[in-house]
Amino acid sequence: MDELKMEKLKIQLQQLHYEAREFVEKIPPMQLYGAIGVVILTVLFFLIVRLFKRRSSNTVVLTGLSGSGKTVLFYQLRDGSSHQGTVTSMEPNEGTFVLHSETTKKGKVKPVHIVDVPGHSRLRPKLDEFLPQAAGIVFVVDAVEFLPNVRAASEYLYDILTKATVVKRKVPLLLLCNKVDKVTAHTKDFIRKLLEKEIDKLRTSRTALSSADISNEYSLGVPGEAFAFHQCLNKISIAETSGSTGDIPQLEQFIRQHVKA
Ligand SMILES: Nc1nc2c(ncn2[C@@H]2O[C@H](COP(=O)(O)OP(=O)(O)O)[C@@H](O)[C@H]2O)c(=O)[nH]1
Ligand SMILES: [Mg+2]
Repeated sequence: MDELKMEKLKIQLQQLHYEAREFVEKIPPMQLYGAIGVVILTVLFFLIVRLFKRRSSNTVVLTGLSGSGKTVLFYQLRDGSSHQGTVTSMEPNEGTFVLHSETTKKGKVKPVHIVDVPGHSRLRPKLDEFLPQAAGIVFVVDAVEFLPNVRAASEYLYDILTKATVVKRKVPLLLLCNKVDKVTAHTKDFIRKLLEKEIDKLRTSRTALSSADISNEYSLGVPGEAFAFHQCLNKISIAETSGSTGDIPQLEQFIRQHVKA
């Protein structure tokens, strides 16, 4: 009984196969090739669209030494308030949101992906995870406690500016002098000059090391000339903010400049 059913099914399948072949053979070959061509082109089109979409990233990396004010800035960007007292510096904050200052804007605003990567050396591998997709980097500097940290900040900045993912893709960087609400804050020009000087020293000492020890992927600046930020292939700009008072328009401008709405 079962065998009979199987036999019937087989015959039916064979018939179907035959009919299908007859159908395909009836189509003029040009039409068939045309249809196949259309399918291939459609698939290619969607692949290309996906490729381009990934290129225009909306990620902005917020980094700098611990205590410089990254977390406060992150909350200002997201909520328009500093969340004083509830902030812990060891947690990486990450979020995709419409900037708080843009929530009242009419029309469609593209959300921004902001990652606050703590400068603590234990968490620096996090940076390598996010830099390859960064549309921009914000390097936050504490303008008040600048002098005691200038060496550490320069070393960190040097590491970022020599990374292949940053140099090759020419990722723009904003040097953000934060805490300018304090009267004791240093000016951005003073901070820039000192960082340049310190990076220049680092450049000499690091290239003097045996090449085996060097983890930096690209060299910085122009050989034989004192280092200056304008020598970098990627655009480096400098601005002042106060995270705690919410005075951050220059930061918002930088973000919008590199993450198109
Ligand atoms: N006066 C002043 N203090 C700030 C400002 N931004 C942050 N702080 C303070 O600096 C400390 C470190 O801030 P935080 O955001 O945790 O720094 P992070 O380690 O870089 O995330 C906190 O005590 C903040 O209240 C600012 O713009 N002005
Ligand atoms: Mg923090």
